[in-house]
Amino acid sequence: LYFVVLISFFSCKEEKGNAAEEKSTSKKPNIVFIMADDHAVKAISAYGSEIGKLAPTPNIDRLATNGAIFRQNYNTNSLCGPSRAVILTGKHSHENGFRMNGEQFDNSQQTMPKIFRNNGYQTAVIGKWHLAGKPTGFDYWKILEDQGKYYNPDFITEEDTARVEGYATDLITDYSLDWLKQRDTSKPFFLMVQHKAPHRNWMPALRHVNKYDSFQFPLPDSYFPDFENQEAAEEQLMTIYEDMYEGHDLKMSKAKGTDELASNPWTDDFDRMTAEQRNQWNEAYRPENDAFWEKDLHDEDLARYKGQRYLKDYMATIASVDEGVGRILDYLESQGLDENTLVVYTSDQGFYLGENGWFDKRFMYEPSFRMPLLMQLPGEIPQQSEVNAMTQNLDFAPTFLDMAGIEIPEDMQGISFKDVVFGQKEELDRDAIYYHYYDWPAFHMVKRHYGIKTERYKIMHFYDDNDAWEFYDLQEDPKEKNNLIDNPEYQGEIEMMKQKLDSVQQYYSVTEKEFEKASEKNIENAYRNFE
Ligand code: SGN
Ligand code: CA
Repeated sequence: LYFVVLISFFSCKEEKGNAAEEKSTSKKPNIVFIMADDHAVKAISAYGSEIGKLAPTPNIDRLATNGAIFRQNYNTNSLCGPSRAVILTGKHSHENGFRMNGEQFDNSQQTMPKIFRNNGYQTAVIGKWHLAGKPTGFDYWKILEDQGKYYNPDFITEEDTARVEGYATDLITDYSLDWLKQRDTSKPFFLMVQHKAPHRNWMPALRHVNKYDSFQFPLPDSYFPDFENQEAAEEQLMTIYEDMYEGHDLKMSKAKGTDELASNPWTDDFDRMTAEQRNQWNEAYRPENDAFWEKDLHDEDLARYKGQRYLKDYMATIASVDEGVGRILDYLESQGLDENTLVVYTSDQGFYLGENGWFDKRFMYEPSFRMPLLMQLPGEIPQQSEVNAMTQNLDFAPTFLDMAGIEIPEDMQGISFKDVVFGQKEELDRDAIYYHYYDWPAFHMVKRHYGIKTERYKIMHFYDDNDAWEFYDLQEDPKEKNNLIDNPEYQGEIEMMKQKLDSVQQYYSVTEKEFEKASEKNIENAYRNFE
């Protein structure tokens, strides 16, 4: 049975070479890869959700009009550093070595930018890197220090680290355009534009701080959840109304009549603003903060109010990202470069916008597992097209190389979805996608888990200080509220999914070593950090 499943899981391996040959004769496309940090699928209008109607994304939506929107794009490990490492290498976390934030990315390994560069491309990365160490494989790089700051961020280049006055999202767009303008026009280019926004602590640009003052966002039905047979979901620390800091995250004040922030353990995000920026900021937030103290909110009303405050800032930080996308698209059009440039918009993972009462990501559940993905390449990607095949960030590197007519290295684990997005094929030759999250015990305390998803089913195994399986029928239960693992009617499907999971792990060379447990000491320390 193993054998049969393996074959059906990957029947297209041999075909890679031919596609590459065909394309090598045509002109190499440029690539602008724009990636936000923590941008939820639902916070893009083109995806058509209820909350998405309020998302400030007219420019990101242009990509859906000019090209393709991906309906089932997923990551392999829903966390910043790991997702970036997967994108760069085309390999799962256990193969590229960067399994969780805080690990060191091995910069000497093969990466997509290195391959582009060896094939005559000019390469650059500007913005958030978050892989520790200096980028390799780029002709030019200018990266944010660590997570990066919204206001007056520090940028690291080959020469130095320097603080720059300004707003991170705007600066990243400015630097990207500067680089495009001075590039060697005789060569194709591969540019990675990597924003900090809309990552926590959601600080909008001064021109957008009041953008959503008069809006009310729809909060999900599950905002006050019941968890049954979902132990890891019950034990996380990523609930808006329990785990956010009222000052640092929600920008709420200590008392009426003062601008002093309520709980704000990491003061640097605000302390680094100039006096003028801080003044404007305080003036913008003061009316709402003072009004709050008049309302005398408690319990569920207070929880809902916090949800609103969170979503207003979250959406407002996206406004600058979208403007940046617009400026880049306009520039490409003004130069006639749009005709031969693949423009990609994605995020390092999905994000929670109040489902289950949550923010953050990490879980293999849909809101954090799914990533937005839109792209245009006129003449190749049909306008207003939809990709319904299951794709992953794992596939980005092979796909982009394939589009450039560059041979895909045998050891990359993703597959090219070029033919699918070019409208020449409906499906990819893969019927299950693999996931593994390792970052426990750590921020938000989401337990380690791995699993697979097929078109219809999802199976997950949480392990470490616990040992719990979850199984969902996504067709019947898209919100993943009913863990069917003990349901007698589903035992056949569950058995099938467990076997498939085994064969997928074999295929990707997952070894026992991957399931190492955290030490008692680490667990103790991590919990202490939350006290
Ligand atoms: C920070 C955030 C967390 C977030 C991690 C990882 N806290 O620690 O909320 O989960 O980054 O995010 S913060 O208040 O310091 O911003 S990731 O995008 O880098 O993976
Ligand atoms: Ca992220």
